[in-house]
Amino acid sequence: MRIVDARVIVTCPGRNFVTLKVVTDEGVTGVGDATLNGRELAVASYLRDHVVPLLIGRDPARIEDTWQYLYQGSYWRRGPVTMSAVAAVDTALWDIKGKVAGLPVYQLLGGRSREGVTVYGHANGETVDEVLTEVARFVDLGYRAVRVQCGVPGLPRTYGVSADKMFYEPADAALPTETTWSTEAYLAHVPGVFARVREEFGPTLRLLHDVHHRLTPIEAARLGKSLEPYALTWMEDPVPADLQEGFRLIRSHTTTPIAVGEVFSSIWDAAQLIREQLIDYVRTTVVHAGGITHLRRIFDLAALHHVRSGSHGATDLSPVCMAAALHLDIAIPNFGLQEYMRHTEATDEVFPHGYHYDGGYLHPAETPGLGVDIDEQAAARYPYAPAYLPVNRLTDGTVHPW
Ligand code: GCO
Ligand code: MG
Repeated sequence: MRIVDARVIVTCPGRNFVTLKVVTDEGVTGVGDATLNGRELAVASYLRDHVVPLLIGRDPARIEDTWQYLYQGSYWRRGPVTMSAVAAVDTALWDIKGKVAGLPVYQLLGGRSREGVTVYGHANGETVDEVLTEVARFVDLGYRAVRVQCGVPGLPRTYGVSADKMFYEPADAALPTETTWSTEAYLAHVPGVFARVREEFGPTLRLLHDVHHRLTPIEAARLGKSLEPYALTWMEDPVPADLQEGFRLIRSHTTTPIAVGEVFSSIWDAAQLIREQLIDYVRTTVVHAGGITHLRRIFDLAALHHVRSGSHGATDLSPVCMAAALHLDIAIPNFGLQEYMRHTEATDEVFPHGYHYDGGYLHPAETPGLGVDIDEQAAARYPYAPAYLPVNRLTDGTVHPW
């Protein structure tokens, strides 16, 4: 079998997605997600101009060799653009391998390690009362884990809080909107929010919170300590992770578990955090961390160091990424949690898929391959529309991580 074509499809059914569709001479096809929020066309060009020409004529069965060829062979390694492009090829080749074998991809990864993939949803509100209503909505839907984000009094707009509850989309404008941040106001407010949520929902609902890289290590240590009475499952991205040793300071002060890594693109971004056991969950996912092949490598390293998976699953990861992530989630020994933000109906129409939600779990499709596809005619009805993530400033105007 040989690869005869590879199409890069950019579509915007409510938000932008980049998808690679690999076609073989025997008519078997495979899909891979290549979406990089706010930088979509950079990956599309990397694929079209620099990767697709290298795929034509290759044997799609050689997944590892193709991965090494694209990673080592390019000389320029790592980085989100490169790794998202490599991920798309890798994911498409696993899809093809599954179809050729007549097996869902998780069977090729060692088979099922659990009955379902436990997911968490996003409950958010401007006020604590609104947050409680939203948490209740997820509990009613059967969720066992809920991420809680609340408006901060005094700040006009807070990350993670949106009007449209089920389809939160931070890339909201053709040029970046600007938001304002105050660490003091935030740290003063958050513990009280979790006190109310715990009081209302009892001790067993798993609660998570995303700090979105906004604190310094000592501030994060303070937050972690102040949240200890509410037994969070994780405190996410408490500080930017460029300085991995910074997590030692957080760790030495608090037992609140830490999840990091949605912006990581390779095992090297996470290696020190994992080896020194500075985190509890690694949030890398298929599309941004080199595909199924490389993500498996990260999770295997993590398994040796008591670190579990907690993959990113926001709306900017397409159903193709979600389908691939679920095959890994169901197979690996050290699965932790999977983020699940529902896509819009238009997105589901463009990406027909066989995975489904049931009582707090997602289940991968049982059909051969990944069990997801792209409807290219539907995709063509939604042309690319520029959209940026917001930029964040302190109240004095200083640019701050968002
Ligand atoms: C999450 C993330 C998202 C990101 C978004 C960026 O935990 O789901 O932090 O909210 O901001 O995916 O593209
Ligand atoms: Mg996050």
